[in-house]
Amino acid sequence: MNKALDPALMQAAEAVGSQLPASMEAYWMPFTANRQFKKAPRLLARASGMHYWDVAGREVLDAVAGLWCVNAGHNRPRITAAIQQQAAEMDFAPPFQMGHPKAFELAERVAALAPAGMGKVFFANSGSEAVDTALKMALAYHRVRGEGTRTRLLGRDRGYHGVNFGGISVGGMVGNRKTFGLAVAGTDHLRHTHDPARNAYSQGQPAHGAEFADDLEKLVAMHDASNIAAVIVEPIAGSTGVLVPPVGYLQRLRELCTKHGILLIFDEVITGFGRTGNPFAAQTFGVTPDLIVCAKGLTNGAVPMGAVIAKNEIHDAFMLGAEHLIEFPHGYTYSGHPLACAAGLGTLDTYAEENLLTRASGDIAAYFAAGVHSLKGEPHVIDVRNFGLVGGIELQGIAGEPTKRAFSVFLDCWEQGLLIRTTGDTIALSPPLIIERAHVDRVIEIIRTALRRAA
Ligand code: PXG
Ligand code: PLP
Repeated sequence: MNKALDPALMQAAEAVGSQLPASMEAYWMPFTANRQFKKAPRLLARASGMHYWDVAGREVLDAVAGLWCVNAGHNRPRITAAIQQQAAEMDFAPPFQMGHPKAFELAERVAALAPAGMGKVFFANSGSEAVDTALKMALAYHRVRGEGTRTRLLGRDRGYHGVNFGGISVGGMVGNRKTFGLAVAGTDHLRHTHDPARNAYSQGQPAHGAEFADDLEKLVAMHDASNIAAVIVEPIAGSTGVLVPPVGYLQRLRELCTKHGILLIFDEVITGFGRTGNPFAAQTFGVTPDLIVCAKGLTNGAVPMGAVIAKNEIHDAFMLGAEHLIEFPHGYTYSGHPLACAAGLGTLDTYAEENLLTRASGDIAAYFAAGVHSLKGEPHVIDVRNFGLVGGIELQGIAGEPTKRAFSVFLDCWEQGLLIRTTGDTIALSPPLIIERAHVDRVIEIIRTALRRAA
């Protein structure tokens, strides 16, 4: 018997035949206020298209694609069928010194979507693993070319690159770093590009701030280019509150990296697979990095998977020694897992059939942008940011109690049947790319109602 579950929820769940957990004691939940959650759990049971249903049978509109990942909407038949078929055919294939056809097929399909010249795909099982893979690839690349002093890894303030040691070291979220000691040594950070004094309420890319990229020159002056391996940035920072790159910023960063022989890594875990109106944000912003990190939308969130997409010449630099030797000593037991590959192929088929990877550059994105910007002037709103099918609504935090106001809006939206995501005091929206105008209207009206009654 689970003493934590509210009797009303239990009754409602029973009425719709949901299986509630017998106990909520054992599960230590990730990035969750565990004690608060277990007092008033929000339990999902089912999903389809734009919606979830909770264990009480209540319909919840999904304005965040699960967690920035279900880009084609939930429970798409092709993806489900691909996973089911693969599970029945072959559960697992060892990825080291062995292969299976779908891993090769998926790599080809991903490479075909990537910018020209980025034709090599290395599989991991999450964004965090893919980030650490990319960082290691950058270090190893310089080393195989005889530039082994290039060991420093640079990130950016307010960057989120997952939770593994490499990722938190180049990341710039204090809360995710301060608890965990020294992590990877030799990292440094550019400033972030958030500049509300000049750019508040920008539509799309902010006009001001390309010069933030010049921070790289300062870091080169301090550490010397010969000691720097790579710079990793998110084209649009998502987890830290939807920070859209200023016009010219990514171009400038690319120029400086090229000038100094530093690899540029785009972490496209949230921007990849259609979020910005192209397969990758690299294409949307017209800047080709050396490595792209992706995950989430790669399998529509249906089976965990991440990947690093590398420029051909980076891969080729490794292919020089004796042929019987392993060129890159890295990989995961589940790299290129058959179920993930099947899900990935089903996902890419679905994106292609429905032209989803360019939908966020069309009318629906303009409609969505108008919707989020219509929240300007509502109580507590101090900035609205958008790009493609990403929206950020920043609220004035309650003095001395950061995150509390946004979280209260999150809870109110949940009560009204809408799933949003908040980070700090910013509401982040990243709906499935299948969203229609009526859904946009509902998302905006529910948030508006919640803002008007928020303390
Ligand atoms: N890089 C970026 C840019 C991400 O957004 C990761 C790496 C890590 O991926 P995995 O699969 O290891 O979680 C992410 C993940 C949020 C939120 O609230 C975003 C993520 C994860 C959790 C919460 O915005 N993105
Ligand atoms: N720890 C031990 C003891 C292992 O044997 C392995 C893999 O064989 C790992 C960790 C790494 O696991 P994974 O390959 O799933 O990342």
